[in-house]
Amino acid sequence: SGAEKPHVVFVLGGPGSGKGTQCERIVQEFGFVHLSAGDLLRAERAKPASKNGELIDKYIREGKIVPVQITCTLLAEAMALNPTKSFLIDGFPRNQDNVAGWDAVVGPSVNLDFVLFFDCPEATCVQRALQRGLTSGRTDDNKESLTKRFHTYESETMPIVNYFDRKGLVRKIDSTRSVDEVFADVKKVFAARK
Ligand code: UP5
Ligand code: MG
Repeated sequence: SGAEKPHVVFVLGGPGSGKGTQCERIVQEFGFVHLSAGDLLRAERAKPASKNGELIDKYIREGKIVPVQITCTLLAEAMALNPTKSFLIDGFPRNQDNVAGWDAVVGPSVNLDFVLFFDCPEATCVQRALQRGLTSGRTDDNKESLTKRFHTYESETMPIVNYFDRKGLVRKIDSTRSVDEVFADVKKVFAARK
């Protein structure tokens, strides 16, 4: 029955808006399983036998959105490995192709609770990601990739945020403040869940 379906929260926001950081805090406090689509893609890229490794590498450097079949398969596999009933899906769905692929394959078998949206302007996002780039080793934490990532976010992901907002599903949080201040608002959203 519907009550037994796994619960899902999508976590969206610009590159460097703090999705991963806040998800870690949510896991500690509320016991979700955190699945970062970007982390899953980077792990897939790192596998020597991965047939999609080169494609993923190219898309990530260019700040482009990987075809949904690849991302959705990785998410579904990760979900199947976890007996939990609650998942934070971080950084997905990012465009119309992602929404359509998810709706066709996974959507009907889960309950989408809401979409947590971290609102953060480009300057703050880029500054944070560049700072992280000093030590992250991520191939896309450089100025050129970040400009492309933010552009993709504005042109392809914001329309998806607006689509969910029209359905009343978006919980918007100002993520320009400190990690603790942002998390205080995040906690209110999770506490208000039914
Ligand atoms: N930081 C965090 N919060 C802070 C705060 N409140 N104050 C000050 N500093 C703060 O944070 C970024 C940095 O800022 C960290 O150093 C942190 O300490 C600091 P983080 O929590 O990592 O932000 P996050 O939003 O997770 O940033 P991330 O860079 O991971 O976001 P992206 O959305 O760009 O990256 P993602 O890994 O999701 O995707 C990367 C690429 O993969 C995409 O560009 C795309 O090419 C591909 N992709 C797909 O194709 N499809 C997908 O479905 C997903 C990804
Ligand atoms: Mg992240």
